[in-house]
Amino acid sequence: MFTKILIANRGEIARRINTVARGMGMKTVAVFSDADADLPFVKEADEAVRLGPAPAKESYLNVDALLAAARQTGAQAIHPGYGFISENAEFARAVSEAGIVFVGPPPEAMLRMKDKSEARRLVAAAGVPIVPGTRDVLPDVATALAEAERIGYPVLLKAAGGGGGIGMAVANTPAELEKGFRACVDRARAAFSRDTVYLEKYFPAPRHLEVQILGDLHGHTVHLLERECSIQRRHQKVVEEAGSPLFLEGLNPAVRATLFDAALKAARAFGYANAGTVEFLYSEGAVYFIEMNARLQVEHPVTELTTGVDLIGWQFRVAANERLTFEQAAITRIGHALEFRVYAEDPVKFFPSPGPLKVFRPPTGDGVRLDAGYAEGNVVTPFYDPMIAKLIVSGASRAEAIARAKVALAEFRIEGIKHNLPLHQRILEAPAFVEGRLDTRFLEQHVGPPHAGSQQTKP
Ligand code: MV4
Repeated sequence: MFTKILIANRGEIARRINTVARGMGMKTVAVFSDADADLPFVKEADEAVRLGPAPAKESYLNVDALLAAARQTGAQAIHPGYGFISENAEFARAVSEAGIVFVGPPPEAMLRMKDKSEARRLVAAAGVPIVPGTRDVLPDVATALAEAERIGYPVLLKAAGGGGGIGMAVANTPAELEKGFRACVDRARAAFSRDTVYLEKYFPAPRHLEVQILGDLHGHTVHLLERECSIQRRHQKVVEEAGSPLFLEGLNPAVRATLFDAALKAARAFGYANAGTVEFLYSEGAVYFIEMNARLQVEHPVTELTTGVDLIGWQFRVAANERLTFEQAAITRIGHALEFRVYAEDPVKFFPSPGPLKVFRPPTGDGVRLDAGYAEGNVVTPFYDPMIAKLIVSGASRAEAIARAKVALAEFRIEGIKHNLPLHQRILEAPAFVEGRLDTRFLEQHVGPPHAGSQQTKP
């Protein structure tokens, strides 16, 4: 195992990686921007290196500064966390060329899943069900119109260089498609390295299911069951759970078996190793691959808590060339876990709401875990993602987890910034949530705007 590692991230995930690494006997190096110098993740590491000014481009995305910090401290491996440089194949290559281990998938696997249209072809050839759509990217609008007739409206334009919902456009008619095509290509050109787009059949209200993958460098790949991630707003997840209510009490066994089989086939087709996630849409009894993410996901704790597998620990072991020591048959779910993402945001406008955390008192109790990037007295700055913490609640059953979550959310005290704890409370009260009837429209359909009188922050 490594004796010293560098954590190329910030906030709650940097703290988690630090805790796991120290627990495995490794020394840790944190890196930080000027905006983060006072945060817990900097103080808790064995060493800390300043990267640069607050903007991510000059700090957490600064490849040269990250490599210099690793060299200077003698770190043998770099854990990228999620976001920032975590899915950057060029960074992974540069790390390995510097004689340092990238704690993540092989760069070749990252490159195979980067172009979403190429990824569709690759997994389809391996027998994975994909959303009906175009085999190739679209050379012109005439091809788009012809393909849409074949697929049937409504269709969804997606940017091949996108992912995570960026650069999509729905078309209900040929006229909308003509208009959307140019806009989508232009947006893709501005946002990504490639301006290519492709078409899929559009599902108006699918469930979003994902499967956790873990593979070693010796050809052993397992999945760690599914997560349900349908509750989101503007492509930002809000609540995630393991497992999906779709499969509780042995429901839909054939769909579940197809989902896991498809996830393993996709991971193997990409030549995947380390921790990754295969994303699917579920609609009317069928699952469809949409993309694979080459990183540890924000919501990985719900999988850890319900399978007993330490994902970050295994990321380090796999990166150090160790073999997985368990078989697929050993993976069964124990209990249920919910994750609530706590955002520093305006509850009405859903804009980030930075400011000082005058009061920050997380709940405690059986099955309650809080992964926070901040402590009371810290300041939430506008430079990074507004997620300040993850409240993760587990129980023997989904009902027990929900009951514990209600108590935990009622106890949680945050003052000084606007936040979304009241939104989480309303989600837990929605009959559709309690009954597990979830899809990507859940929030708009079942959870109204905040009460006129609900006060989010105290003066
Ligand atoms: C879709 C879709 C409907 N039909 N594809 C958004 C995130 C990206 N990974 C894929 N996304 C979607 N792709 C087809 N053919 C609806 C979504 C989608 C969505 C997916 C997962 C979680 C939340 C979502 C919210 C809105 C739309």
